[in-house]
Amino acid sequence: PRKIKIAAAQVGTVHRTSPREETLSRLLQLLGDAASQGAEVVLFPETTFTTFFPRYLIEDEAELQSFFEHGDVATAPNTKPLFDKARELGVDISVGLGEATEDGQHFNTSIYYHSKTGSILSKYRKIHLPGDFEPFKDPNAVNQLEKRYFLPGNLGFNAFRVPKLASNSEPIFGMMICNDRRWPEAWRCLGLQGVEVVLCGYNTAGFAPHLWGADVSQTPEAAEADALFHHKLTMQSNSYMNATFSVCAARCGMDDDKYNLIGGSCIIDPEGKILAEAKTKGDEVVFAEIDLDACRQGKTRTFDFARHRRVEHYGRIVGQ
Ligand code: CDT
Repeated sequence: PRKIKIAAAQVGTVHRTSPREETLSRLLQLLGDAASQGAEVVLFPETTFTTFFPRYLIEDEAELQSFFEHGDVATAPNTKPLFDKARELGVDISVGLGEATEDGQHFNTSIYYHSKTGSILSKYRKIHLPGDFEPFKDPNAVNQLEKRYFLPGNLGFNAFRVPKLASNSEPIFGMMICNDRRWPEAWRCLGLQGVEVVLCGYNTAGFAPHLWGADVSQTPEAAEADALFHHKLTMQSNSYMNATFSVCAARCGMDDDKYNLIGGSCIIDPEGKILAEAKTKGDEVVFAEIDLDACRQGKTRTFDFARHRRVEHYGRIVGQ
């Protein structure tokens, strides 16, 4: 067996004005809790260190920049304590962040931090940016201005091996961010590299009819149930179709007493079944021990890509 103890650190309400130190102390608590359960890898949500700022039209440049991380996250004062603690505990972490590059570009990014070497083993920049550049005209609509604040990721979907996990068998991980999980192409790019664990942090609005193109008269409860259903549907089906485990971590709860985000952080096996799932919509560790050998059934039988795919008929997918 190739076992790993893995956790999703779900993070509850964070307001637009929540002090960073307060949010950071909650992240440290979650990391400590996960480590005490034996976790070797912990996934944190999309834009872990702040509220989900793309819902606001932010015209003040200083405020906007305050939601981004500038420089090396592992050593920048705002974020360093999380990486120091990961190193001290010997727990790898995958963390989402608003990335501002030295030359002024902005990406919605996720990194995998390898605690044994104190290095960033892999970086992913979100490719499928949902929402709009301009806010909706309706002042009550929930916006998702990711196309305004981020460039589409430019690093591709790269699976990577993690040394010194699962009895040194170097499991194959991949990262995606929130909306990416709705795109089978994202999963297939990782699946084709033999991915065994997909990590996906997210911020998903529970009630945003303008954004989803849904009936505005739908109740908030019904809308949230739909959003949760589609979240699990995409995670479970794509895990199954690529014979991979997946872990997803939510930023969730009611931000600014107005913006509801779904919970539903979970750990899914290669058969598409949920192994562990959040019980709350607040700060919570979701934990499971997984055996990567369980990927073999799918990878060698039903989803043995080399034997069963018929790529000569897939040209349309890549615009050929
Ligand atoms: N953060 C993020 O990507 N959220 C989107 C909202 C839906 S946009 C129609 C998501 O896919 O969950």
